[in-house]
Amino acid sequence: MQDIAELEGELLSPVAAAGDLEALEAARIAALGKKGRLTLLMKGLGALDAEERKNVASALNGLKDRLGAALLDRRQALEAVALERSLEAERIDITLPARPESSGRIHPVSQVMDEIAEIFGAMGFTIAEGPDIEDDFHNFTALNMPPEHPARQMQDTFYLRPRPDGSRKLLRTHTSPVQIRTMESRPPPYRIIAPGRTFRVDSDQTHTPMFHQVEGLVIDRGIHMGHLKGVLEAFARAFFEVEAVKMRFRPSYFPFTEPSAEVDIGCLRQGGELRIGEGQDWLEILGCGMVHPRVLRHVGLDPEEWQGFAFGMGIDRIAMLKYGIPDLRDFFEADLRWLRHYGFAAFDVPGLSGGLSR
Ligand code: 2NL
Repeated sequence: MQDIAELEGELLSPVAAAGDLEALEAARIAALGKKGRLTLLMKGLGALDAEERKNVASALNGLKDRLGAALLDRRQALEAVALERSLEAERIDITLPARPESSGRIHPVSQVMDEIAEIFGAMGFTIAEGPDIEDDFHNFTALNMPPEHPARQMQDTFYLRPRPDGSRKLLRTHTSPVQIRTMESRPPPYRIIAPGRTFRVDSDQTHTPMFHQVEGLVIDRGIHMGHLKGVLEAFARAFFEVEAVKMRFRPSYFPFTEPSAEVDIGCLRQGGELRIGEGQDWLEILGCGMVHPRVLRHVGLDPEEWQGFAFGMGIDRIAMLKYGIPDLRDFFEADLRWLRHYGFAAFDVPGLSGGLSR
């Protein structure tokens, strides 16, 4: 009978040396498999006499226990290594697009457009879009500006080359045609905003030939100026982030609304600073009015049944106001130093909880 201590060394050393789970299994089978050395020794116990059988059996059982413990230990160690390896190999760096060194910025116009969408979205408005290149009907005629109407000269228009039939396409001078197209495409009620690029032949300190506008339109039964005031007040409060915003509606004229008004908000200018919402000065922020009955008829709506209000404002201008940007022309220079200074981080997504700009 072989010395137990010697046998233990021979059985345990391949366990300790096993570099993977296969080698460990081979070591287990060599000792404890059907024809394993320990198994055979235990099978041979019956041939011994009673006294010797007791001693050898107890020694073999002790060895079997230690071997089992060593196998389990080694198995756990090898499994931990295998798991570590597969985690390392299958790793996905989900933080990749968010590298801290990323230097792209959101343009103030995009930021303000997102803010406006957020505010009106919360009031149940959806966003409508349409083409930059328009025809005369959608940009002018449908808006109560027939060919001989003097208001057409109020806006200098970029025209495309005339077509064989003499008609000319144009670059939209406002986003109103988007609302006209929406009303043509589906039945009322409507609650939409139309943000986008607009174009006029105009270029000086405060005007660029391309600029951004957002218009809003609400059409339903029984809509009146109280609704208009309520919506615009809620907008000004949320946008300028002041609880009680001072506001005034001045009578005005637009061909597409009747009555029409321009809206000012109170402000305070002191020491080069501009405080919005309070004070003795006024800042014009938008134009608005009740949709003209002729506009409704142009899109096939009966003004006796459907009424509504509309408004329009310059996005570039209110972005300058809100974020203290002095010169409009810098908006479209694509100057990276300007964008780094006035731009917004990609994660400054406007949300209404806790104030737009937090
Ligand atoms: C301004 C004033 C305004 C509208 C735009 C509109 C659109 C339709 C019907 C009636 Cl489809 N009105 N839009 C109404 C009043 C004012 O814009 O100062 N914009 C920068």
